[in-house]
Amino acid sequence: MALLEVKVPDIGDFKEVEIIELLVKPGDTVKAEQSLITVESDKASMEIPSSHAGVVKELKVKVGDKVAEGSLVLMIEVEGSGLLAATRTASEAGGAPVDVLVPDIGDFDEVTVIEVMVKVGDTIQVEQSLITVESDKASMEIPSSHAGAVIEVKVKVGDKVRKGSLVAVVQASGASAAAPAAAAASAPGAAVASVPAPVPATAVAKALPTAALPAHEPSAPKGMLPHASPKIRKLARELGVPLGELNGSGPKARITQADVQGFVKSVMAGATQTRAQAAKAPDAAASGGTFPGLLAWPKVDFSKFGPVERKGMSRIKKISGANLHRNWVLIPHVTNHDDADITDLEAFRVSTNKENERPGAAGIKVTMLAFLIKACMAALKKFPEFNASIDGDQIVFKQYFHIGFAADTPNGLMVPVIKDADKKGIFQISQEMGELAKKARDGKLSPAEMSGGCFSISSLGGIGGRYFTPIINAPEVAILGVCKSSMEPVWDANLNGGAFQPRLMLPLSLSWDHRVIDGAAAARFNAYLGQILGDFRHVLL
Ligand code: CAO
Repeated sequence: MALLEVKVPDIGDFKEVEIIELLVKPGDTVKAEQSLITVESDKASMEIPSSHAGVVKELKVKVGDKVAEGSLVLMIEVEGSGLLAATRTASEAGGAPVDVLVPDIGDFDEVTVIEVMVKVGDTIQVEQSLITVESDKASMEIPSSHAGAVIEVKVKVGDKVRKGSLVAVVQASGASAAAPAAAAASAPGAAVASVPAPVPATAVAKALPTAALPAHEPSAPKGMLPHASPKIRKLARELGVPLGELNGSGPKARITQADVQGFVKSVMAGATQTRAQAAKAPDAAASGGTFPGLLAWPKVDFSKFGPVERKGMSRIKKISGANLHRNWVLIPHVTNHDDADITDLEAFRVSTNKENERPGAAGIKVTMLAFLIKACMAALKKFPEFNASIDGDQIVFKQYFHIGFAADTPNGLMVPVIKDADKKGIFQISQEMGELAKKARDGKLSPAEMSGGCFSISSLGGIGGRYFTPIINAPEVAILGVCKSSMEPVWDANLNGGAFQPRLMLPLSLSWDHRVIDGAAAARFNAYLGQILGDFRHVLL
């Protein structure tokens, strides 16, 4: 056992580079060639690998530190290991068009092309990686020695190449005259290979500058890097993508640019959650959630402005809040507002209830909501796209009619469901609604009594208001909001000379999912609903 120092090796023309990532911590067991830190200059990022296998005893650097050749990185306890020796050269072909060749890649006779990163027509910069090659010990990227347009790509995935193999032909751009000098000035950008060598008394890690990286197994164990090039890791860092959570689609499960982009798209679309997001999920639900690119929720010390009291959110509020938030964000909502003339219907409801109060009658109170459920039923039958759900790229049209209704409870919003409302009469619906609403208020609703809904109604009619924009209850595609009816003067052109008539008008607000329903259908749905509520005989037509 020996305690050795691992120092920053010769890193080419870079005097000082900044540490942007620590890849190991004290206690980690590292292999020879395993990357220890990532450093970045204004030109390139590179990884400093360990020259020894052993156990990290002490880290001597932190993120943000500036290091140069000879800076102490960490102390490692070794039993026996190898020292890395690195060589580098740059391809400096000149003229236009120019051949870009595989440069000296150290002791590797032949390496396999595992990725071709450019295609004919691409405009490339000096040092831009053209291909990735892999030996049994390391993978490395071969950068271009010239800026310009790619005229020909001379290799494909699976080809074997060696020093001097033709990679591509580049039509050098105006800047190409300076290319050889630029390439030479940034020699670390050229291909580099590393080989094990005997261990000296003091360990000095040799950098694999810019493009080269130690080989990593696809299923990188904890503490080791995922199988991806420095370029991809830099991209991932910039985008905040946790590479360890990606499955590489490249050769040997190597993570490609497309994998990183696909992951970002998937997270943005809500189809994938990072582990960090998943860990934060309960907080996000309680705080109104966070969105990439949006400002964080304001943190305010309210007590600075006056006395406050804090109460935990009820379980129902947390659950319904998270659902409402998802639905509001993911469903493209549109809300149509309309009015229905319920003068005659309300008169019928009141007289029915009076009859029902008589001795010997069933005593069931008929509610306006029960009529609304029945009217919606008829509209759902006429407009099946409102009785549907999205499932992937299919629309599921339901042939059953279960209607949910929002119930206000002391613990928060709940949505019990009246099953098979099309097979039930107004009395039965009124009675079931009363029972379910009581259960909801008493916190006794079973999950089965809240599931299977096709369409929901949210009635604020007993409370007040004119119109509102109800949030669709996913995976349903529409919801009807109802507010308080009021007596209004309605112009009646059929009267002698026309006149205003006092009519009881019910405000309706229909929110619908624009992915499934369009505006014309929504307007027709509301108009039909208005017709039925105006005269229930329309249901029979
Ligand atoms: N216009 C005018 N008056 C109305 C009305 C309307 N649209 N709807 C109901 N009313 C009247 C009723 O006739 C009743 O009056 P009477 O006692 O004189 O008969 C009174 O308002 C109370 O009705 P209610 O609200 O108790 O009963 P309901 O059947 O209309 O509704 C229920 C039941 C469970 C839906 C309701 O209690 C409830 O919880 N509503 C809130 C729903 C909600 O929170 N929605 C918002 C969701 S988004 O946050």
